[in-house]
Amino acid sequence: MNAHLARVLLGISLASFSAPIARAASNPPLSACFTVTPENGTVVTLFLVDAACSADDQTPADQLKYRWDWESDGTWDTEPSSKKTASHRYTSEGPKTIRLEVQDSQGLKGTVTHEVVVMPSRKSSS
Ligand SMILES: [Ca+2]
Repeated sequence: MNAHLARVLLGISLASFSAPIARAASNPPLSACFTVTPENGTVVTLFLVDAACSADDQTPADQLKYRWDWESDGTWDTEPSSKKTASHRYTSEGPKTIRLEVQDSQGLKGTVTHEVVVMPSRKSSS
């Protein structure tokens, strides 16, 4: 009984000792970030996105991969690429949510979204 209890306690103390080591060895989540210019436009507006503000403390920025979902509909609209910038023109009006996914060299991912508004384009005579 006592020997069993000692083993259990030893197991607990080993677990608590190894936890900080495991945390230090893990890859902290990367920070996904992008800017969109302009934030409002029409169906003729070319929206420019720039993920240069994304960062990871282990993977250099030029080795991160970026991909974009222009309507945040769950279907990625670009292939993962180390190119930080992209552009998109919408064919319909309304609020749009742009989703960026950043992937580091170990395959860990971070995502962030931004809203843009595609407004009705003005007719020149009205
Ligand atoms: Ca999409």
